[in-house]
Amino acid sequence: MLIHKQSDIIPSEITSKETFENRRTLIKAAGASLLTASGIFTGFINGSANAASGRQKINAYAKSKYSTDEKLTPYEDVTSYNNYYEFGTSKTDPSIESRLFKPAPWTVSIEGAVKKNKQISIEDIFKLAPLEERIYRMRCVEGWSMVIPWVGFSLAKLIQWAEPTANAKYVEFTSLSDDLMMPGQRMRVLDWPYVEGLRMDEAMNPLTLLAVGLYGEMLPNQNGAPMRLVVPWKYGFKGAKAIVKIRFTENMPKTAWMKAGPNEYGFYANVNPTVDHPRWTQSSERRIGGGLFTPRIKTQMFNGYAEQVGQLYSGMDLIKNF
Ligand SMILES: Nc1nc2c(c(=O)[nH]1)N[C@H]1C(S)=C(S)[C@@H](COP(=O)(O)O)O[C@H]1N2
Ligand SMILES: [Mo]
Repeated sequence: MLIHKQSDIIPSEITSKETFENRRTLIKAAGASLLTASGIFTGFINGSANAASGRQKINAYAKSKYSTDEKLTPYEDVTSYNNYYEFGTSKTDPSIESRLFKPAPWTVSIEGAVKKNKQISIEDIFKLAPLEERIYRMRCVEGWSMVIPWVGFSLAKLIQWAEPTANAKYVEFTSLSDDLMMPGQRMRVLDWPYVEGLRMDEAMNPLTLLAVGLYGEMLPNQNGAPMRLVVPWKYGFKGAKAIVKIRFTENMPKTAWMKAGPNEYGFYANVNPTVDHPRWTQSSERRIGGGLFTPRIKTQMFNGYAEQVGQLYSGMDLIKNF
C-alpha cells in the first residue's frame, strides 16, 4: 500500500510465492525459540499457555451467528502473510519483527466527546462482554483476501460502556507509537502513529468487531495484539492494530492512509467491486492459502455483507465517498 509510481506492481505481488514459501520455512524453524509476552494474560483469561510456542488458548467463547461457512484460510497464512507497517512493509516482516513486542501491560485511553473520558485496562475491556468467535471474509485493498476465525466482541459494547455524548459523530482509533518495539516506525512510510476512523453508525453496527484473538487463541503480535479493529465490509486497512486510543469526535478523523494517498485510500474504504483503485481493479481477488493456481474470485459488494450494512450508505455517492 505504499504510494507507488504508475509502473509499480501491487505490493502483494512483489514477493513471489516461492520466496514467500521459503521465508515461511525459516519462520517456522525460528518459531520453536520464540519469546512472547502472551503468558502474562493467564491471570485474567480462562486460557492455557503453551510455553514452547508462546501460543495461548482462549477457552470460553460462543459461536456467532454472523460467521461465514467458507473454508478457513490456514493459520500459517493468517499469521505469516500480514500487513503491519510498524514492523516493516513486506508481508513476512510482521511475524518476524514483532517477536519481542510486548502486548502487556496495556491500557486504552478513551477520549473526546464521551462521558467515560478515562483509561481502561485490557483486563477490564475483557470484562465488558462475553467473547464470540466470528468467522469473517477479509479483503485487503491490494486485491487478496482471507477467511479468518476472529475472537472478540462487538465494538458497540465498548461504546455503550463509554457513553459518547451527542457531539460524537465519528470514532478515531490510534495504534501504538513506540519505535523501540516497532522498528518499522523508524522509517517514515506513514505519518505515525497509525490512525483510522469510522462514522458512529458504522462503529455501532454489530458486525464491527474488537478482536482479541483468532483461531481460538490470543491475538498473535503480528495480527494486532492485544486488541485490534475488524470491519469486514471494508478494506483491511480500516482494521487498526494494537489500539491505544479511542477518541470520539465531531469531525471526520484524518486517517494515516488518507494523509499518505488521498486519491487512493478514502475514509469509507467500503469494499466495492465497481469502484477501482486508481492503479488496479477491485472487481476480483486472490484468496490466500489456496495454492499457486487458485483462480481469482469475484469481489462482492460490501465484501458480501450488503444485507447487514448496505442501508448505512443509502443515498450516498459511493464513487465520491470511496
Ligand atoms: N497499526 C496498523 N494496523 C493495520 C495495518 C498497519 O500497517 N498498521 N495494516 C492494515 C492492513 S492494510 C491490513 S490488510 C490489515 C491486515 O491484518 P492481518 O495482518 O491481521 O491480516 O491490517 C490493517 N491494520
Ligand atoms: Mo490491506
